[in-house]
Amino acid sequence: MGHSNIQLPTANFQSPSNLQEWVEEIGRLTKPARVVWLDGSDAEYERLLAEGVDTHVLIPLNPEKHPGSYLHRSHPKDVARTEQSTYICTPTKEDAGPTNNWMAPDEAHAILDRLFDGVMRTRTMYVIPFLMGPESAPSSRVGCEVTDSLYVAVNMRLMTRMGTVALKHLGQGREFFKGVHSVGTLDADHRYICHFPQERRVYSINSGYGGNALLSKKCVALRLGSWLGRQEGWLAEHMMLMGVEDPQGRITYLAGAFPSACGKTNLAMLRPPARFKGYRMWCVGDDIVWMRVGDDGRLYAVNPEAGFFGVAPGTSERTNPHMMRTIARHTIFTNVALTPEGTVWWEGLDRPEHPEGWLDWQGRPWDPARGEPAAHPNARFTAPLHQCPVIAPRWNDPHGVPIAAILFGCRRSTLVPLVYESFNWQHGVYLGATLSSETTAAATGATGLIRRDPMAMRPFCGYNMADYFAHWLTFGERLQHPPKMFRVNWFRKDERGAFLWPGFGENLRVLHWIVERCHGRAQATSTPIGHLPGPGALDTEGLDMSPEALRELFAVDRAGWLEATKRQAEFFQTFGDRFPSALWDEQQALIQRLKTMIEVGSRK
Ligand code: GTP
Ligand code: SPV
Ligand code: MN
Repeated sequence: MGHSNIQLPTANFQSPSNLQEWVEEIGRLTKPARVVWLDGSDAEYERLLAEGVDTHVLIPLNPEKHPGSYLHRSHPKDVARTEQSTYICTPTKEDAGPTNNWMAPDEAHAILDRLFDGVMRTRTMYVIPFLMGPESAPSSRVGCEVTDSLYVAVNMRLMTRMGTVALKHLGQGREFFKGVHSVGTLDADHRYICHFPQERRVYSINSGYGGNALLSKKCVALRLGSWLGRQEGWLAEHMMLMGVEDPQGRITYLAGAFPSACGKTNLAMLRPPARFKGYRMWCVGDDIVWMRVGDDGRLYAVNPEAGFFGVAPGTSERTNPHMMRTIARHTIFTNVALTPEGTVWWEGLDRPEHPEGWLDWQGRPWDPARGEPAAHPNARFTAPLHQCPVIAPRWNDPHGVPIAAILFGCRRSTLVPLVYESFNWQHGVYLGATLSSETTAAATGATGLIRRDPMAMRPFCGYNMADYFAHWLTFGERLQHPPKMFRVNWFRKDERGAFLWPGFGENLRVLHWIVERCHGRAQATSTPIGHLPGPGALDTEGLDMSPEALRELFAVDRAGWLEATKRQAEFFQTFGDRFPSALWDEQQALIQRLKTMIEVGSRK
């Protein structure tokens, strides 16, 4: 069994020998019943889908309502990333830093060798070469995931440039990222997602969920990518990437880091409200960017992915019509509700008129009276980028797009204003490093708790975040034209718990101010925390909002911010001497400004 059964790719599918050797090594360990190398062709994808239906991994949806689309139900306890089972296995604990779980590489390998030994004995091992980044781009990287999950295989086809194209890039003897995945027994007590940055390897066992199992995404493009980026002088970030085209046809590109389930996908493809005639939005990516310094001293970014793995609940014609078009065909839905007509549903899609005969995300009859959601709060869809009606013409540009502004967004019901701008790059890095946000259903654990999530990268940084902040700071000198940096927060709430700001398409009002700031045309008021929109600078015309609500969104609560700096300091201290002094300086300067501030606009 195992090794001798491995069918090597033939004819027009020549794989480089270093890749073959590695696949054989993993085959000797996992001992699969069958090995299938994937070439990424349409015919192969169709075969996989058909097999998925036969084996009940996929439920075909109504072909008229959802052409080429399927529903997958995960194990009910395997529905989100599990950060407690995610490890960075660097030689020392300090290299992983206080925000990561660490395990010594030898110890981790010993555990993994035991768990993976023969784990695929009755299963098929899919070999999935994938390319991260546009074809023919020098910054693009090859990876290979082996997995015993058909669900992972079909998702990788949608999420990456997969198969032959990746092998073409790899060539002979080049380095590639190596990912080994098995659903194992799905036993959460023995779940491990272990990263070995020095070996460019990741091993994941006992979960089939997105970020735990689609290894190209968080494991390779972010955790291993961020580590490699530090060695090589670039940045791998948890960011959306979009272009804002003004009525004169000029496109300004913005990148935005928001923690999981805090609005990247929605922002990346927002529909301009009627007030913004002549504006068009172009989506380049919704979750991950790789950024480097261009020859012209500007920051350039690519989306290394080729698909969306987006949050279903809350997605609707009203909130995100472009995503509704994107997922109208060739989409895999995970953990949404199913109607008797073979259509899917989730909370926030529309009003369920007659939910008779509906099945919830676990396949049980759904009774709204029970008060449980029909779709899991972290239900997702997977669809190819090219199906997005506002996909940027440059989404495949091997050079990437030049970034004019970086947004750090958070989900905070209090304190943090709708938008403000940093004074400079170093202050911008401080705004990123002090980002904190209310937790969401994208990871297991309690939701709604404020936690520190620097640059929205806390769960995804593959090394000590103190070094990561220092790495970010170096770009201030390396960039002749650094992007402007902003903090945004669409999620402020009133006393009754309702959102103060309409969000979604109306967020263009904020983007408009940001773009105008980038071009030196919008007014700002300097406050201790940064530049806020000057009087009348942010277009609020036609919004159904009380003047009090608007005031609240732009107030600077001096006492609240002074209090916040104490919690920031506690966090900074966890990094000890390794923490960059420049960020302590920024905090001291903020405290000084707050102490001498004359309060305006706040209700306090
Ligand atoms: P990940 O894929 O987990 O990285 O998430 P994301 O950052 O792409 O978040 P996404 O855009 O999918 O939004 C997550 C949830 O927030 C969804 O339920 C959205 O409907 C909701 N949301 C997004 N933008 C806004 C907004 O401007 N206002 C409000 N109130 N909700 C929003
Ligand atoms: C996130 O949790 O930030 C996601 C989904 O984008 S996952 O791929 O599961 O990480
Ligand atoms: Mn994400």
